[in-house]
Amino acid sequence: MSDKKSRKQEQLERFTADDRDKEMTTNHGTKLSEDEFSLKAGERGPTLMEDFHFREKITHFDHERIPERAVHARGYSAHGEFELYESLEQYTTADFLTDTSKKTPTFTRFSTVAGSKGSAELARDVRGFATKFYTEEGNFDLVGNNIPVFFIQDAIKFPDLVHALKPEPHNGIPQAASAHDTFWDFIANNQESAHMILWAMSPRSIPRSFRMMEGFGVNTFRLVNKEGKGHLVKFHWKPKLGVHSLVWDEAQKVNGKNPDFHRADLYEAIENGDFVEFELGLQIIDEGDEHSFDFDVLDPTKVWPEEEVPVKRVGKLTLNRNVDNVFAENEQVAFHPGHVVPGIDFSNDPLLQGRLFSYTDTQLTRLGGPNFHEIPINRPVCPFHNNQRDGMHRMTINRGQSSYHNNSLADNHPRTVPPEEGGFEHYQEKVEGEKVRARSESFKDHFSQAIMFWNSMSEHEKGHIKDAISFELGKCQQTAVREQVVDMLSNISGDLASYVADNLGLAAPQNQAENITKTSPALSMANTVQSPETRKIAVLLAEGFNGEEVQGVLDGIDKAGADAEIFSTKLGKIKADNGYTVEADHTFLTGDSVLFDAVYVVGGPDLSESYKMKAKYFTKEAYMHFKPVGATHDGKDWLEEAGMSGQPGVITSDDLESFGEDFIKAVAAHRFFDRELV
Ligand code: HDE
Repeated sequence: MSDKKSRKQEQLERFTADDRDKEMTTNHGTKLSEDEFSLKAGERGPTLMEDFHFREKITHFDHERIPERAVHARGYSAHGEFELYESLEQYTTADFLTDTSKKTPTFTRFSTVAGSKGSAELARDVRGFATKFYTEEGNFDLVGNNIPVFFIQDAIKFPDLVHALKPEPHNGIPQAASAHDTFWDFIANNQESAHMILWAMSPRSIPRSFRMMEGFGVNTFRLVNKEGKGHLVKFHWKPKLGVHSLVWDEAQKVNGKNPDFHRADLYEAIENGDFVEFELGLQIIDEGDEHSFDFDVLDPTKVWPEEEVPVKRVGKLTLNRNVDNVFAENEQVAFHPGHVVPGIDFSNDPLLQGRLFSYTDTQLTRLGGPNFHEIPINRPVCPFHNNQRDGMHRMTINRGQSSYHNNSLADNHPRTVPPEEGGFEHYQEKVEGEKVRARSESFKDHFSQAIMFWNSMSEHEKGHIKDAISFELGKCQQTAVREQVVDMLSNISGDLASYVADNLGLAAPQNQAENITKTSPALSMANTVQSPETRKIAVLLAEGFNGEEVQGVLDGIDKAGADAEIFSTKLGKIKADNGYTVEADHTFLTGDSVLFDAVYVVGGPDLSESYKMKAKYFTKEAYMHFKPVGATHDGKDWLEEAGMSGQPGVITSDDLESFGEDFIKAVAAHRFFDRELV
């Protein structure tokens, strides 16, 4: 059996394993002899009230849905494990960050922010990247995003931001998209969003895959060591496969062709044994250096440039197991930045401080009460005891008479634990001040880092941002909103503001951006890892194709760790000129160019004109999305005719060996943005 087939068979057995040999009963254990017909007074008569089976089944069904998350409703998850490279005891007492012999189980949920639970996955949006570490000292949740800064500085503005971002209340339009008036009106009138909006309009907000994006804790946390000394820290995730994105035209089409594109990608990679790896990185600042930067280290609209504060890679997360049940795990998982373990503490970052309230609070509505920590996916792996009791959905049957502290009846148990024995002790930071509702002076510079980000972008990224903003504002109805945004952009870059203004038919803006030349090369995706691993290559061929050559190229693709999927005139076995046979995975009905990373065009004798037209369209679309295109035989002629030959990333060598190598190199490079669009 082929690898693919045996995996499918194995999946099928796994999926049905739980129900095998089981008898059907009611929820109360009464065996059922029949499950298709309700109990009626006569075959054509009314259903009877006494039908307890019908009532139970329908009642349960009527209550199957829970409220979706207020934000990050659309998400997908996987289990994994975290391994530490070297002890960080110099900085923290957390056991999963000091004991290199431990493998800490994890659960990671990726998400979009704005769309509802059923929305398409390639919306232009920030992605959530939340990981629960089930450590032996309790759960630590790193609840981050794929963008390292945020729109606002103070949590009290979060409801305003989200109201502006969500579909407009009077008509519920648009779904899962920021291209509308209220969102951009918010941006223009809350200029602390300047830095974040550039990230959000960059290619980062349409990732190629959850497996190919960075993750950031965003907020500043604190690590605390044995001596009680604190260091400020920012958390990062660095993907093994590098940071890669789609282009906008492609993303919009993917949403139609496969609205589950990202979840399917993650699920299939794990099923195929291509486990997903991210390195955990830390940026650490000595508290003595807290004030030595040209930004406030507590301001969540600022990055700590990696060139100034290097990212230390301290361990590896491997996602290696798919969820068994999407509701039980992906829907019911409850993350919270306040789930910390001894050795990890908070900073006074005002966004973080507000988040510490919100995440437990929201679960009360979403998961129906205060006992959501007892749901299997949320339970710590270490024992947990306290005097909290009862409430909706309580599962634990607590024994004993006392449920209060202090007590003498249970000899004062459960007892509190001194810090020396692992009890959590809050970091003893000295704080004093007037009670004020105010923004710190040090939080008032909204543009320096936006300019640094802009300066650090490659030409392609700059072009992407310009077009993204032009698209989004083009969808806004109010000229005043467009004008205000253009005005705001002119504080970042005259070039950016004029380009957008011109596209929108507005007058060029008057403001002059500050002359800041600082760059941070780490911010650009152009400097990322390139790898052909798990890339999906569409191979277009038909009966009678050149067997020797295709076999050679397919072997090369396989060796490089990429994945070829065959398109042909029909599904099933397709024979080459030398008897070699491949199994077609798709026709042009079931697959589409936008769902692939690259195309290898082979063709075959006796193809109909209509098939050739479709193959050329498929290839041209890949070309227009800057994807690698390889061709031999008929394919070469098709590329020639369409004017694609000779362009960067278009590989048409006659020498089989060099063709294979060059094509794989092109696949690793992902996209060729310096290509002429013909
Ligand atoms: Fe969240 N956020 N958030 N957020 N957030 C939620 O909690 C909130 C913020 C993030 O896959 C909610 O369980 C406030 C920043 C992720 O289940 C809610 C503020 C970052 C997820 C909430 C922020 C995040 C959430 C909704 C402003 C990146 C999904 C459902 C201070 C560091 C987790 C829920 C998952 C979810 C509140 C801002 C990341 C309402 C008040 C900044 C990845 O509690």
